[in-house]
Amino acid sequence: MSQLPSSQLRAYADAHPKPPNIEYQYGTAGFRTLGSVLDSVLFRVGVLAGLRSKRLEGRTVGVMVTASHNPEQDNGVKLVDPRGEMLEASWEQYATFLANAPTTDAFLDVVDAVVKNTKIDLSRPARVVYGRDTRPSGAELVSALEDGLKAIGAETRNAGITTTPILHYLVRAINTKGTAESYGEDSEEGYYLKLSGAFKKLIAGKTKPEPIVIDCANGVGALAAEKISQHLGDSLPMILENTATTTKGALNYQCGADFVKTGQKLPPSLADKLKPGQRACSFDGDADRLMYYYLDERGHFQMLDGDKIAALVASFIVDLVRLAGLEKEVKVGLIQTAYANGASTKYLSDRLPVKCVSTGVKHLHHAAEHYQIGVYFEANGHGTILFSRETLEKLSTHEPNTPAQSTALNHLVNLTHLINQTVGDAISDMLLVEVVLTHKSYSGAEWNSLYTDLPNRLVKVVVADRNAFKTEDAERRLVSPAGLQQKIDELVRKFEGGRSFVRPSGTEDVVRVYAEAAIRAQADELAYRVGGLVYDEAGGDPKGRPKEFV
Ligand code: 16G
Ligand code: MG
Repeated sequence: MSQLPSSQLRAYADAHPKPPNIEYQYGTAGFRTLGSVLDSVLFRVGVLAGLRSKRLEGRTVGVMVTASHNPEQDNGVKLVDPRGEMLEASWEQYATFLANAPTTDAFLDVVDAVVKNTKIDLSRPARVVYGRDTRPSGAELVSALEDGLKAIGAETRNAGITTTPILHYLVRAINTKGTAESYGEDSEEGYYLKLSGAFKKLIAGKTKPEPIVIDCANGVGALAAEKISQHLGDSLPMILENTATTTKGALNYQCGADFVKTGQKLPPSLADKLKPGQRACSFDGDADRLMYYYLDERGHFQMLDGDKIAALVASFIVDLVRLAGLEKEVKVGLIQTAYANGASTKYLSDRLPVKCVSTGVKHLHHAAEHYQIGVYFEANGHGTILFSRETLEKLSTHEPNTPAQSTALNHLVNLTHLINQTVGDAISDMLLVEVVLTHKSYSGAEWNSLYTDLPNRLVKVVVADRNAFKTEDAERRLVSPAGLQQKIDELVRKFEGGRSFVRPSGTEDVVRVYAEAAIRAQADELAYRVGGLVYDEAGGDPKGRPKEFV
């Protein structure tokens, strides 16, 4: 093909018309809204994925159909670039333009413009691998996507129902197949073999972990956990809960990582199952986020969130690098967002360089690439560890001087296989946490005592126009509306250990307020009062006056 197959594109596009009066946006997590209004979007994303692959000389790109932790009736779609990373930011606008073209003619014009703008050589092949989570709307949306892929003439591979991180893994494995940088066998089985093999090596000779309870959010993580559990056998006994992937309405309902983090509480379904001290964790609906928790001896819920995971694993990596005799050559850095608990930032800053960036995986991921080993975690439980190319090479060629150095080096090499470096991965991250807990013989309580979280509170405020809120300094300060930041500063000064920031959400039509302070009542009051300021300054919706804490 040296020209666009216009009549073919037209015929398919006519079968997937855009509904009027809906404005779509490719945001932080791709397109995401009610599954029932996404047919035209999926078709068009299929075409765009084909174009993206052609632009990258036929390297395989990925498409994942999921709405993660959102309610079951929502769905969404995002593109994955050839190294398994999220779509290059400059292409997000093309996705948005394509999705919003009102008619088939307008759509064809945008396709044409994308080809010209990005200088696509249409004679190149297009290769796309795609998967979806367990949502009921998934099957029909995938068939719309397949029409888009057919219309642009892409070679396709259907990865079926799978987790977001496995789809990212597949993309990288396909593109590195047979090269020195091979990421693993390009199949789901290859993923399980790679992770379980590394895990077994890392805990060899150690005391076997007690069973871990896993809340699978009634989502696709249940299927993947079941499969990896078969590979892990008794090296990590798992008790899988919330595995009802075909029960209508069950997905993410009163369970899952987001439920746990925002409510700071146990999924009710685990209430009479968890014994004090027993380790438990929750995945989200597409298994790329992870929350740990346990009940203390008084039966109180104790949460170990993304910040606590970062504290545990970053310290472990720093120690291993030192033990391997590599601390001069391999710099480890940590990336957080403004939502990171102040106590975690303080704890970690004493151990390694810590950088704060804007919310959203792409910002964290890119910042982490600047280190030899870059650890990133959002407080919400999404994160991973990146090893630069030169670090991987160094680890494989470095000559240890002592048996202790050799052991540490081996552990680091095995960690590079255990960790899914393409994107945050609940299963891979859980195995990583289990390795560290096993090595350190930590219980949940010992892990939790690394530092004590400052009490914090999140409030949503519904305002007339959230786009009126502009931030700087990694979202920690407002530049507009003018004058509001000064008022927030004055207020914060009155609270001991107070910190607060305001940012527009990238996924919901609200403004978010975060506050922390030395004691619980003060954190709540600060959040409430900053929320009130936001409301008063921004012509808040009468229904949106902050009263509900989420
Ligand atoms: C999306 C982001 C997540 C971020 C969250 C913030 C990805 C894949 N996911 O879920 O990183 O924490 O949005 O949501 O980038 P908010 O903008 O509504 O606060
Ligand atoms: Mg998710």
